[in-house]
Amino acid sequence: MNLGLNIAQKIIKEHLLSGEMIPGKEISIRIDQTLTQDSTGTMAYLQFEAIGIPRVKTKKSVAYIDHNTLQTGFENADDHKYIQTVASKYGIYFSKPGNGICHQVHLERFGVPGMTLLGSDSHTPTCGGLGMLAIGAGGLDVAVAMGGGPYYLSMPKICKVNLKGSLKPWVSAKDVILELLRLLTVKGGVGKIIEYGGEGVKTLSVPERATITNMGAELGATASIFPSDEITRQFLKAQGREQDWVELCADADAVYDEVIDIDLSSLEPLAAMPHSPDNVAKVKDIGKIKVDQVAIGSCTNSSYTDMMKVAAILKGKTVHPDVSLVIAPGSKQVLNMLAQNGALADMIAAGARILESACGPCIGMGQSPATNAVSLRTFNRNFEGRSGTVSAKVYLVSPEVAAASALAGFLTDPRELGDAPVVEMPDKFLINDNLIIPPAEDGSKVEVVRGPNIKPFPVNKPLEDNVKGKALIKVGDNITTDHIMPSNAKLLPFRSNVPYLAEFCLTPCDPDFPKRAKENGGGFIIGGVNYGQGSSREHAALAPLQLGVKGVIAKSFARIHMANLINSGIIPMVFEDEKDYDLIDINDELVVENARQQIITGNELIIKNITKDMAFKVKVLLSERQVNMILAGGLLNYTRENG
Ligand code: MIC
Ligand code: SF4
Repeated sequence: MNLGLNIAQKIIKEHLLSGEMIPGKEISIRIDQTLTQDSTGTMAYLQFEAIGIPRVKTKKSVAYIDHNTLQTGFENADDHKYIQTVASKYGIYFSKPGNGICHQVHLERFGVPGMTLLGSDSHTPTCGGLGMLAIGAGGLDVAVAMGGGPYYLSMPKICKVNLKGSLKPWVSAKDVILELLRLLTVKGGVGKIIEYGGEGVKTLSVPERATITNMGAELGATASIFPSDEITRQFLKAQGREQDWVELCADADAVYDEVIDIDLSSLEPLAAMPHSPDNVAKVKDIGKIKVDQVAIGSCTNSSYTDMMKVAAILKGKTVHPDVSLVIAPGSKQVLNMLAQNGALADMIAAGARILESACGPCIGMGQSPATNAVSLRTFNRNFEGRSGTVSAKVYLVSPEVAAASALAGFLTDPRELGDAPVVEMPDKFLINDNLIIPPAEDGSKVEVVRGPNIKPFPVNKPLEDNVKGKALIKVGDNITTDHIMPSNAKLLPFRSNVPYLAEFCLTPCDPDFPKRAKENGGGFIIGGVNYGQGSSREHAALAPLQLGVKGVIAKSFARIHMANLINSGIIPMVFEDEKDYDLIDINDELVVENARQQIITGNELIIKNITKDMAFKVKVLLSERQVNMILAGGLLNYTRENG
């Protein structure tokens, strides 16, 4: 390898298909592995089928069922059948419901240091804990990658987080990433890869590293990555996959765009308070607030070691009478090991409600808290309403804080409990892949089963010359995809039915938005800073498309959502002067004249506000390829036109 490269640059260089590795410039890379989960997967596979390639061209592609496992009607079960049959036909491994959360299972069974992974879920960077360049994207991008196509992204800046020291007892990997969120905020990682280094790295196990890389998604980062070292090798060996190990570290003279120092030994137990993962404070400073629910699990904190710590804290005790404690071990491997060594019995005896190994409460699939309840969760997102209860106050904490608080009935700094449990990494994990179904050898014989809930998805038309419409809604900063396309137990079953979902688009911000959009034949969305942060769900672009939205004018965009808008042929526009945001009112009539010509000739558009008789400028920060996608009316049309 060349001298002077950091880990991220080394992997990108090895996978580079086009472009130069200059921050901000568009590059494309080869994708080795893909993953999908069921709530984005149905759409991704419908799109893969629309592209028309007979067999995936990746080294490994895996389809997980982990989000929509609450089968309250035929819809989810139908989607599972569709995904199972489509996976078998096209050469994709199928991880059955019950096998676990995609990121946890991928880390255990499939992730390979030095490879690239593209997943239709924003927490795909979890596998960065193994030294993999793992990126979350919209389903259509994943579909293209499955077909062997390049993945385009803008070359990120590489930010080094230099770790020194080691964590004190009761302080957890979760506190490391919460500290980074406190420092950088939910938009601090946009356009960056966060690369961990320094002496402190070797004090962290792979699952701890994965907790940290997982929540890099909350920073808005493109990816997060750790070196692949002796600890990685031990982990892979314990998973029976030592042959997948390669060493990966930054060159001694590697250069970074930014460096942040974190002294692990200075950290204390932290919590992200409602309603944002960056609203972080010390547990001891928040004080002993009364707790109604504690939920332990999710792709952030559901590893074997996390669960063993929780079991040790609960052992021989009883959950507080006013607290409902739910625990979802992250994978069948974890659950089975807990069952075999008795830790599961300790949890059950203490009064924990054991949930299946799936996303569950993290995405509002059950366990919504009571009205005004305080819910402590070891998860990664606490956006308002995401739990399924709008008035609930969700705090994000480590498993240690969660378990200690479940016993006490109030938010508890676990350091009050005395000696911290010591949990060793196992020499050997329990390996049994019987819930992972390999694809059919001959896909042509497999019939894809499509239930009645699977509806055709909307496809845009080529860009019009005059893009005209009303400002249909005006929202503030940091609007999440949970606002744009809410997800909960009632809506998730309709992820393969965009026309139905569209009726709920942006309703947390304005219940009349879908009606207004339809009555006006579409128009524009006006947004603030970091519009579209959070999930990779392309439904947050497809639902607006279904309602006729032509463009989003915002102060800035989150990475995956902006890519999803472009893929759908919706123009993402950034105010040149943020003050113009204040001058637009809802229902103002806007027009981009000669839009096709304007978008071809420059990265600036003039928008006329007919109602206010004024004009303002917006930037369209698009590569030539993206301009062509907008002209064609989205990636599918563009791919069809260009083969
Ligand atoms: C999430 O955590 O928000 C999800 C649910 O996993 C999403 C995917 C989805 O919306 O289906 C994500 O993070 O991409
Ligand atoms: Fe599942 Fe929650 Fe992780 Fe999303 S963040 S993949 S919903 S566990």
